[in-house]
Amino acid sequence: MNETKLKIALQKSGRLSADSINLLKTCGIGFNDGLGKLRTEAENFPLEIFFLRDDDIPEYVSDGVADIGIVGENVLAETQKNCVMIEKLGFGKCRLSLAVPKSFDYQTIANLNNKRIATSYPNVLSRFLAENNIKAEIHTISGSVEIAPGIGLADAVCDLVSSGSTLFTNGLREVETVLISEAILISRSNLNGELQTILDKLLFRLKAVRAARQNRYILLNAPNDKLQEITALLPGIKSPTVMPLAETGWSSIHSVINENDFWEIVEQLKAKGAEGILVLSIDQMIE
Ligand code: PRT
Ligand code: ZN
Repeated sequence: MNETKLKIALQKSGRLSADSINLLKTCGIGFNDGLGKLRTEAENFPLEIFFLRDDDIPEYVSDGVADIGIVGENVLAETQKNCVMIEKLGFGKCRLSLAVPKSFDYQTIANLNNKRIATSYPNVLSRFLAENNIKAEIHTISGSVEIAPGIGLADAVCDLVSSGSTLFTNGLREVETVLISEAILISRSNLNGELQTILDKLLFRLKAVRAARQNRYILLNAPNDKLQEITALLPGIKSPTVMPLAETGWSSIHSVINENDFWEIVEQLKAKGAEGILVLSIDQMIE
């Protein structure tokens, strides 16, 4: 009997590929992602993996060729396919922005009226311009959008930005954010019961991995007369674990802290007399 498998579409080669593959592997799903593979099956989870161009993923998912997929929010927004966003994945972060040459006297978005804007995102851009009552000419090009003003093809561009260095080296200035994006897990809307059960199992693991990435395990030694003050800084999952050290008057404290608060808390812990602070990354965290 054929086992039911959930079909997932990942980007074949590009900015989201390595992180997408790593995410599944950190979820304990083993598979061969050798070069040039178009399709593979997971060894220890009912999952079939397709490697595709990112732009095609929403269509494959909405058509039911794949059940779920990982793409940038920018791609889903542009292709306007009938897919559901299930989960933000925390990588592939970027923004779709409007940018103009440094010589462009840009004051407000109204300055884009009657201008030519080059982009690979005509649908997202035309919605944004309509919402802002701007009438501009959209020139759709598929790559190297940033060179369009320099060669006289456009007055402005609408392109993805992460560090901003591409815009900078092309003499462009970012003036409006059209869309904020990161990699997301998408699904078709009508998964049957069996596939939904597999997806729920995958989501359970994804959430454990995401929670773990946002937290650190911390161990430290504290003088007993400072225990109360130190444990107050460390909420932990329920509360911190406190164990006596072999040396009298000292305890070992174990806890979990959020990576955003990490440095600030470590400084406060040291100020309160904590010693031997160890910080470990967590693989999975199930609350
Ligand atoms: O071959 P395929 O069609 O699958 O890949 P692709 O070439 O269309 O996409 P790819 O691999 O470049 O990007 C995949 C996804 O990564 C995008 O859809 C975004 O969701 C996300 N992402 C995150 C980015 C960037 N950051 C990014 N910086 N995609 C593209 N860029 C480009 C941008 O277009 C510009 O040319 O990088 C340049 C700007 O980078 P900075 O750092 O100089 O600002
Ligand atoms: Zn693409």
